[in-house]
Amino acid sequence: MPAAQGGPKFVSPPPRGYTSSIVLSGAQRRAFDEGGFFTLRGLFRADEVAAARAAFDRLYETAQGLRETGDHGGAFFVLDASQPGPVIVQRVVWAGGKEPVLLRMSEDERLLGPALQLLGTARCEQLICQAHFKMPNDGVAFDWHQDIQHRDKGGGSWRDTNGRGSYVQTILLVDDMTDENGPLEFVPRDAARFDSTGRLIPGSVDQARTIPVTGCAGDVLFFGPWAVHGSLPNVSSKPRRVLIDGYAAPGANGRFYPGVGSCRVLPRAEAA
Ligand SMILES: O=C(O)CCC(=O)C(=O)O
Repeated sequence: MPAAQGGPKFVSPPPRGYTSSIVLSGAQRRAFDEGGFFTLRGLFRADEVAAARAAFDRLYETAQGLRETGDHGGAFFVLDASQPGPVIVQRVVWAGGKEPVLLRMSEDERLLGPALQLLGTARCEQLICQAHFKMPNDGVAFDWHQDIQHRDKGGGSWRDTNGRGSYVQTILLVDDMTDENGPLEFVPRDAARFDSTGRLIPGSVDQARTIPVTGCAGDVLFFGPWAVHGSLPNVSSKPRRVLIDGYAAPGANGRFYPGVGSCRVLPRAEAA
Protein backbone atom coordinates (compact mmCIF):
# COMPACT_ATOMS: atom_id res chain seq x y z
CA MET A 1 0.00 0.00 0.00
CA PRO A 2 1.36 3.46 -0.82
CA ALA A 3 3.01 5.15 2.17
CA ALA A 4 2.01 8.55 0.91
CA GLN A 5 -1.65 9.24 1.55
CA GLY A 6 -1.55 12.87 2.69
CA GLY A 7 -4.95 13.19 4.39
CA PRO A 8 -5.27 10.29 6.80
CA LYS A 9 -1.91 10.91 8.44
CA PHE A 10 -3.01 14.26 9.79
CA VAL A 11 -5.99 13.13 11.86
CA SER A 12 -4.35 13.85 15.23
CA PRO A 13 -4.01 17.50 16.27
CA PRO A 14 -0.68 19.18 15.56
CA PRO A 15 1.74 19.40 18.49
CA ARG A 16 1.23 22.56 20.48
CA GLY A 17 3.79 25.23 21.03
CA TYR A 18 6.10 24.45 18.12
CA THR A 19 8.30 27.47 17.56
CA SER A 20 11.29 28.37 15.43
CA SER A 21 14.03 30.87 16.14
CA ILE A 22 13.62 32.13 12.57
CA VAL A 23 10.93 34.54 11.46
CA LEU A 24 10.94 35.10 7.73
CA SER A 25 10.80 38.61 6.32
CA GLY A 26 8.23 39.88 3.83
CA ALA A 27 10.95 39.96 1.16
CA GLN A 28 11.82 36.32 1.75
CA ARG A 29 8.16 35.27 1.55
CA ARG A 30 7.72 37.30 -1.63
CA ALA A 31 10.79 35.74 -3.23
CA PHE A 32 9.37 32.32 -2.45
CA ASP A 33 5.81 33.08 -3.62
CA GLU A 34 7.00 34.68 -6.85
CA GLY A 35 8.96 31.66 -8.05
CA GLY A 36 12.31 32.78 -6.72
CA PHE A 37 14.57 31.64 -3.91
CA PHE A 38 16.24 33.00 -0.83
CA THR A 39 19.27 31.89 1.12
CA LEU A 40 19.80 31.79 4.88
CA ARG A 41 23.53 32.07 5.39
CA GLY A 42 25.41 30.14 8.05
CA LEU A 43 22.29 28.34 9.24
CA PHE A 44 24.18 25.23 10.35
CA ARG A 45 27.43 25.31 12.34
CA ALA A 46 30.69 23.79 11.10
CA ASP A 47 30.42 20.82 13.48
CA GLU A 48 26.87 20.08 12.29
CA VAL A 49 27.93 20.25 8.66
CA ALA A 50 30.91 18.00 9.41
CA ALA A 51 28.49 15.36 10.75
CA ALA A 52 26.44 15.61 7.55
CA ARG A 53 29.59 15.37 5.45
CA ALA A 54 30.64 12.21 7.29
CA ALA A 55 27.21 10.71 6.51
CA PHE A 56 27.65 11.63 2.84
CA ASP A 57 31.08 9.98 2.88
CA ARG A 58 29.54 6.77 4.24
CA LEU A 59 26.75 6.83 1.64
CA TYR A 60 29.30 7.33 -1.13
CA GLU A 61 31.42 4.48 0.19
CA THR A 62 28.35 2.21 0.27
CA ALA A 63 27.53 3.15 -3.31
CA GLN A 64 30.99 2.09 -4.45
CA GLY A 65 30.10 -1.47 -3.44
CA LEU A 66 26.80 -1.50 -5.36
CA ARG A 67 26.28 -2.19 -9.05
CA GLU A 68 22.64 -1.30 -9.53
CA THR A 69 20.10 1.34 -8.70
CA GLY A 70 17.80 0.24 -5.89
CA ASP A 71 16.95 0.08 -2.20
CA HIS A 72 19.78 -0.38 0.19
CA GLY A 73 19.62 -0.08 3.96
CA GLY A 74 16.51 2.08 4.02
CA ALA A 75 17.54 4.48 1.24
CA PHE A 76 17.19 4.29 -2.56
CA PHE A 77 20.47 4.69 -4.45
CA VAL A 78 20.35 5.97 -8.04
CA LEU A 79 23.65 4.93 -9.60
CA ASP A 80 25.57 4.71 -12.83
CA ALA A 81 28.08 1.87 -12.67
CA SER A 82 28.41 1.54 -16.44
CA GLN A 83 31.76 3.33 -16.76
CA PRO A 84 35.19 2.26 -15.55
CA GLY A 85 36.21 4.09 -12.37
CA PRO A 86 34.08 5.09 -9.40
CA VAL A 87 30.35 4.35 -9.41
CA ILE A 88 28.58 7.62 -10.20
CA VAL A 89 26.03 8.51 -7.55
CA GLN A 90 23.19 10.40 -9.23
CA ARG A 91 21.32 10.75 -5.94
CA VAL A 92 20.39 8.90 -2.77
CA VAL A 93 16.64 9.18 -2.25
CA TRP A 94 15.48 9.28 1.40
CA ALA A 95 19.13 9.24 2.45
CA GLY A 96 18.03 9.63 6.07
CA GLY A 97 16.62 6.10 5.94
CA LYS A 98 20.21 4.90 6.05
CA GLU A 99 21.77 7.88 7.83
CA PRO A 100 19.60 9.03 10.76
CA VAL A 101 21.82 12.08 11.29
CA LEU A 102 20.38 13.45 8.05
CA LEU A 103 16.82 12.82 9.22
CA ARG A 104 17.58 14.69 12.43
CA MET A 105 18.88 17.63 10.43
CA SER A 106 15.79 17.67 8.26
CA GLU A 107 13.51 18.05 11.28
CA ASP A 108 15.66 20.82 12.78
CA GLU A 109 13.64 23.92 13.61
CA ARG A 110 15.94 26.04 11.41
CA LEU A 111 14.61 24.19 8.36
CA LEU A 112 11.19 23.16 9.55
CA GLY A 113 10.21 26.51 11.09
CA PRO A 114 10.68 28.52 7.87
CA ALA A 115 9.11 25.70 5.83
CA LEU A 116 5.96 25.77 7.97
CA GLN A 117 5.82 29.57 7.76
CA LEU A 118 6.00 29.34 3.96
CA LEU A 119 3.38 26.60 3.82
CA GLY A 120 1.15 28.43 6.30
CA THR A 121 0.39 25.17 8.09
CA ALA A 122 1.15 23.76 11.55
CA ARG A 123 2.40 20.48 10.17
CA CYS A 124 3.75 19.04 6.97
CA GLU A 125 4.62 15.81 5.25
CA GLN A 126 8.32 15.33 4.55
CA LEU A 127 8.63 13.87 1.08
CA ILE A 128 12.32 14.37 0.38
CA CYS A 129 15.52 13.80 2.32
CA GLN A 130 17.88 13.40 -0.59
CA ALA A 131 21.65 13.39 -0.90
CA HIS A 132 23.07 14.88 -4.09
CA PHE A 133 26.67 14.20 -4.94
CA LYS A 134 28.62 15.99 -7.61
CA MET A 135 32.11 14.65 -7.47
CA PRO A 136 34.86 16.27 -9.55
CA ASN A 137 34.17 15.71 -13.26
CA ASP A 138 31.54 12.98 -12.68
CA GLY A 139 29.22 14.71 -15.17
CA VAL A 140 26.18 14.81 -12.86
CA ALA A 141 23.94 17.74 -13.89
CA PHE A 142 20.29 18.75 -13.62
CA ASP A 143 18.44 20.27 -16.55
CA TRP A 144 16.19 23.30 -16.04
CA HIS A 145 13.02 22.25 -14.26
CA GLN A 146 10.45 23.14 -11.61
CA ASP A 147 9.93 20.77 -8.69
CA ILE A 148 6.20 20.62 -9.42
CA GLN A 149 7.20 18.29 -12.30
CA HIS A 150 8.45 15.79 -9.72
CA ARG A 151 5.59 16.24 -7.24
CA ASP A 152 2.62 16.25 -9.60
CA LYS A 153 2.60 13.16 -11.80
CA GLY A 154 -1.07 13.52 -12.73
CA GLY A 155 -3.87 11.15 -11.78
CA GLY A 156 -4.57 12.94 -8.50
CA SER A 157 -0.99 12.62 -7.26
CA TRP A 158 -0.90 16.26 -6.14
CA ARG A 159 -3.34 18.85 -4.82
CA ASP A 160 -2.41 22.47 -4.17
CA THR A 161 -4.09 22.67 -0.79
CA ASN A 162 -2.73 26.06 0.29
CA GLY A 163 -3.13 27.76 -3.10
CA ARG A 164 0.56 28.72 -3.17
CA GLY A 165 2.13 25.52 -4.41
CA SER A 166 1.93 23.55 -1.13
CA TYR A 167 5.59 22.54 -1.25
CA VAL A 168 8.87 23.91 0.14
CA GLN A 169 12.27 22.64 -0.85
CA THR A 170 15.45 23.35 1.10
CA ILE A 171 19.02 22.79 -0.05
CA LEU A 172 21.68 22.61 2.63
CA LEU A 173 25.22 23.10 1.34
CA VAL A 174 27.36 20.25 2.64
CA ASP A 175 30.39 21.63 0.78
CA ASP A 176 31.12 25.16 -0.31
CA MET A 177 29.31 25.82 -3.59
CA THR A 178 31.48 27.70 -6.09
CA ASP A 179 31.21 28.90 -9.68
CA GLU A 180 33.22 25.85 -10.79
CA ASN A 181 31.69 22.96 -8.87
CA GLY A 182 28.20 22.95 -10.41
CA PRO A 183 26.27 25.43 -8.24
CA LEU A 184 22.48 25.61 -8.21
CA GLU A 185 21.27 28.08 -10.82
CA PHE A 186 17.94 29.89 -11.03
CA VAL A 187 16.33 32.19 -13.57
CA PRO A 188 13.77 34.93 -12.90
CA ARG A 189 10.20 34.22 -13.98
CA ASP A 190 10.43 36.55 -16.96
CA ALA A 191 13.49 34.70 -18.28
CA ALA A 192 11.46 31.63 -19.26
CA ARG A 193 8.09 30.77 -20.78
CA PHE A 194 5.30 28.75 -19.20
CA ASP A 195 2.21 26.91 -20.40
CA SER A 196 -1.31 27.72 -19.22
CA THR A 197 -0.82 25.57 -16.09
CA GLY A 198 2.36 27.41 -15.11
CA ARG A 199 4.68 24.60 -16.22
CA LEU A 200 8.02 25.51 -17.78
CA ILE A 201 8.13 25.16 -21.58
CA PRO A 202 11.24 23.07 -22.30
CA GLY A 203 13.99 24.97 -24.08
CA SER A 204 12.48 28.37 -23.21
CA VAL A 205 15.00 29.46 -20.57
CA ASP A 206 17.08 32.52 -21.44
CA GLN A 207 20.51 31.24 -20.36
CA ALA A 208 21.93 34.75 -20.33
CA ARG A 209 19.82 35.50 -17.25
CA THR A 210 21.08 32.59 -15.15
CA ILE A 211 21.68 33.37 -11.47
CA PRO A 212 24.26 30.95 -10.00
CA VAL A 213 24.09 30.60 -6.22
CA THR A 214 27.43 30.26 -4.53
CA GLY A 215 27.89 29.94 -0.79
CA CYS A 216 29.52 28.24 2.14
CA ALA A 217 28.84 24.88 3.70
CA GLY A 218 26.04 25.43 6.22
CA ASP A 219 24.08 27.90 4.05
CA VAL A 220 20.54 26.87 3.08
CA LEU A 221 18.46 27.78 0.01
CA PHE A 222 14.66 27.82 0.19
CA PHE A 223 12.38 27.76 -2.85
CA GLY A 224 8.97 26.63 -3.98
CA PRO A 225 7.62 24.23 -6.60
CA TRP A 226 7.47 26.86 -9.36
CA ALA A 227 11.07 28.08 -9.14
CA VAL A 228 12.99 27.33 -12.34
CA HIS A 229 16.36 25.86 -11.49
CA GLY A 230 19.06 23.42 -12.57
CA SER A 231 22.80 22.94 -12.35
CA LEU A 232 25.82 22.15 -14.52
CA PRO A 233 28.49 19.47 -13.92
CA ASN A 234 31.26 19.90 -11.39
CA VAL A 235 34.42 20.81 -13.31
CA SER A 236 36.47 21.60 -10.22
CA SER A 237 38.75 19.39 -8.14
CA LYS A 238 36.44 19.42 -5.08
CA PRO A 239 33.11 17.71 -4.34
CA ARG A 240 29.83 19.66 -4.34
CA ARG A 241 27.33 17.85 -2.16
CA VAL A 242 23.95 19.08 -0.93
CA LEU A 243 21.22 17.72 1.34
CA ILE A 244 17.79 18.35 -0.15
CA ASP A 245 14.70 18.28 2.04
CA GLY A 246 11.15 18.72 0.80
CA TYR A 247 8.05 19.49 2.87
CA ALA A 248 4.46 19.30 1.61
CA ALA A 249 1.32 20.88 3.04
CA PRO A 250 -1.07 18.38 4.66
CA GLY A 251 -3.17 16.61 2.06
CA ALA A 252 -1.15 17.81 -0.96
CA ASN A 253 0.67 14.58 -1.73
CA GLY A 254 -0.92 11.37 -2.97
CA ARG A 255 2.20 9.56 -4.14
CA PHE A 256 4.48 6.85 -2.84
CA TYR A 257 8.09 7.86 -2.18
CA PRO A 258 10.73 5.14 -1.63
CA GLY A 259 12.77 4.85 1.56
CA VAL A 260 12.08 3.50 5.02
CA GLY A 261 10.05 6.06 6.98
CA SER A 262 9.50 8.42 4.04
CA CYS A 263 6.47 10.70 4.00
CA ARG A 264 6.61 11.20 7.74
CA VAL A 265 4.62 13.93 9.43
CA LEU A 266 6.55 16.80 11.02
CA PRO A 267 6.94 18.21 13.58
CA ARG A 268 6.93 14.95 15.45
CA ALA A 269 4.71 14.95 18.54
CA GLU A 270 7.65 14.96 20.94
CA ALA A 271 9.17 18.01 19.21
CA ALA A 272 6.56 20.34 20.71
O1 LIG B 1 21.73 19.14 -6.91
C1 LIG B 1 21.44 19.94 -7.79
O2 LIG B 1 22.26 20.70 -8.30
C2 LIG B 1 20.03 20.05 -8.33
C3 LIG B 1 18.98 20.02 -7.31
C4 LIG B 1 17.63 20.12 -7.90
O3 LIG B 1 17.47 20.36 -9.05
C5 LIG B 1 16.45 19.97 -7.11
O4 LIG B 1 16.55 19.90 -5.90
O5 LIG B 1 15.34 19.94 -7.64
